[in-house]
Amino acid sequence: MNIKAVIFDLDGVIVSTDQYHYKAWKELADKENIPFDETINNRLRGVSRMESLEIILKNADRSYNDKEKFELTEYKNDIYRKSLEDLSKEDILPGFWDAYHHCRDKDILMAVGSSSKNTKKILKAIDLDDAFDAVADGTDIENSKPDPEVFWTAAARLGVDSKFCLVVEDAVSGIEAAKNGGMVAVAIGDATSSDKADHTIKHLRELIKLL
Ligand code: B16
Ligand code: MG
Repeated sequence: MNIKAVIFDLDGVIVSTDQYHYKAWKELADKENIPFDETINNRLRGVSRMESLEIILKNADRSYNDKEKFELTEYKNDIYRKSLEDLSKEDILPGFWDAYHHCRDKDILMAVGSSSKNTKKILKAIDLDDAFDAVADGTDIENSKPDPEVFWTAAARLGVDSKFCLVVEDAVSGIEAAKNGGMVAVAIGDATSSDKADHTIKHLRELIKLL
């Protein structure tokens, strides 16, 4: 493969804050008496905050207006951001540094492509705020995964054509976004259930074999 850039998804690939998302959404759902469990939570991976809320509200027994929806996303985000205070570089997932150093050795550029509007806060908390050649996140885009916008933004910032980019994703919606964007898609974790990925890996270190 002639790969010139690797675009890492953040949550679920570099660091795992999915349990923090789950706890915050669960608190909101309980407050509103809406059924919510880990299975529904899995559908929120890679999905924007407002779209996540819309998925949760499908199980509500009343409708919510735009003001209420905005307030609910703020409520959830406040809880989520408080839990990020415990995050440190010890939380970087195993194998990340092996993949990172391998890319540097081979002059492969690296970016983050995340749906999260908290990306910069998370990267700072885990000491990776200066580690990448580009970052594209939820604050840069109008359309979230499976739309390829976040990955195209990352590729444009790197100055690399999509067909030379490889995306690592833990979300099915993220694999679809990478393929919709004409990139090589590597699935890890929950995304390994997708039949659209070009490769599946169990551990980030396995990325080395693909580069
Ligand atoms: P925020 P990723 C995604 O991050 C999460 O997987 C998803 O659960 C979350 O709803 C989304 O970010 C938005 O996050 O509320 O912080 O803007 O996997 O794309 O790095
Ligand atoms: Mg993710």
